[in-house]
Amino acid sequence: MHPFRIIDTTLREGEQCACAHFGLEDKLALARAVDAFGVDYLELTSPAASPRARAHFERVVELGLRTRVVAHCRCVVADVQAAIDAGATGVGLFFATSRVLREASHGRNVQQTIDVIGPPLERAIGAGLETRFSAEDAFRTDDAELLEVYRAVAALGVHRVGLADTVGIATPSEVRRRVARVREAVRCDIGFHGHNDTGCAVANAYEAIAAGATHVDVSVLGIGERVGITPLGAFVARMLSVAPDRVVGRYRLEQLAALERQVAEAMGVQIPFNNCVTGEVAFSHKAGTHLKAMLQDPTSYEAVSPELFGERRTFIVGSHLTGRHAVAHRARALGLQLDAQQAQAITLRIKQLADQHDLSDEEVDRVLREWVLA
Ligand code: HCA
Ligand code: CU
Repeated sequence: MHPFRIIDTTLREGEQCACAHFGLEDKLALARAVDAFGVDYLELTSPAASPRARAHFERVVELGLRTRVVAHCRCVVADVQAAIDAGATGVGLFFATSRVLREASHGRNVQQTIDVIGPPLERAIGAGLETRFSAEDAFRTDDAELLEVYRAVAALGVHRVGLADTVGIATPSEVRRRVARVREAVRCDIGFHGHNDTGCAVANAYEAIAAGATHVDVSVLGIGERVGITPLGAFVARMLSVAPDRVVGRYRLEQLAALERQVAEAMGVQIPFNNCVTGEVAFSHKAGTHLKAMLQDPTSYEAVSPELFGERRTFIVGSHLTGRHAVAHRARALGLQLDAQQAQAITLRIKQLADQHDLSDEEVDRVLREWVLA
C-alpha cells in the first residue's frame, strides 16, 4: 500500500451538516484536536463565505498548527485571493462537471468549465499555494469529459485532482475503475471525497487509495451534507487492517474517542451505539461460540485491536446465547474451579434465567457463587 494523506474537513464539509453550528471556540478546539490526532491537512470553509468565516479562518491559521490549513474555494479569483490573504497554505477548488449539475447549477459546457477553472487556479499557483481541483459529482460525469477536465488542470500545474462522489452514488468497483483511469491520465496527486448516502463511503475511500489515490477526505464522525462523508474513525480502522504501518505511529489512535466526543458535544448529538471502533458495543462479544474463540485468541473475532485505540473489549456472559467456556472463564476469575459437568449445568441455569432478562456481570457472579456454595 502506497503512502496516503488524510484531509480532515470537519470544519468545512462537517460545518455543512444540518446539526453543526460551530462557534469560534469550538473551531479552535477542534482544529487543535484534529492536528494533535495527526491528520495531514485541515480543510476549512472558504474565508470568502462570510466575514465570520474569514475571521475564524485567520484565527485557526494563527494557531500555528503542524497540519496544513487549506481553504475550500469556489472557482472564483476573489475566493482564492481571500484564502491567500487569510493565510491558507493551499486551496481546494471545486466545480461541477456532471451533466445534471452543470445544467442545474452553472449551465456551462466542458470547455467553458475548463475556462472558469483556469484563472483562480493560476492565481493560487502563482501565490505559491498547494492547489487541488475537484470535480464535483465526478461519478455522474462522462468518463471522457472528466479526463478532459483533469488533463486541462494538470497542464496548468495543479498539484492534485479530486474525484468527489457528491451524492454518495458510487460503488467501490466504480471508484476503483475511475481512479485507475485518472491515474493513467495525469501525473499529479489524486484525491477522493466520498459521501455516504448509500453506505459506501469507507469502502470507496479504500478502493480509491488501492487504485492510486494519494489523498482522502474525511470528517470526524463523518459529518457533512445530508448523512455526511467517510468518517475518520472507520477510515483509519479500514486502513489499519490492510496497511498497519501506514497508520500505527502516524496517527494518535488513542485520541479518537475523545476527538469524536468533542465533535458530538459541540453539535449536541450522540455518538451512535454501534459506531466503528468507539461505539459502546464496538468490542462487545456475546454469542457462546464467539466467547469461546475470543478466550483462546482475541484476533478471532476482532478486525482491529481495541487496545490500539485505548478501548476495551467486553464479554457478555449473562445472555441466553452464552456458552460453558465463557461461564467457566468467569468462574475462574472469581477463584471458582468448575468441572465440565458443573460448567454445563450452570450454563444451562444462566440461559434459563437470561431467557427472562439478560444478567449483569454481578448477577452472573451471584449465580456462580450460590451454585458452588449449594
Ligand atoms: C459540496 C461540494 C463537495 C466538494 C468536494 C470537494 C462535494 O458541498 O457540494 O471539494 O472535493 O461533495 O462535491 O463537498
Ligand atoms: Cu462533499
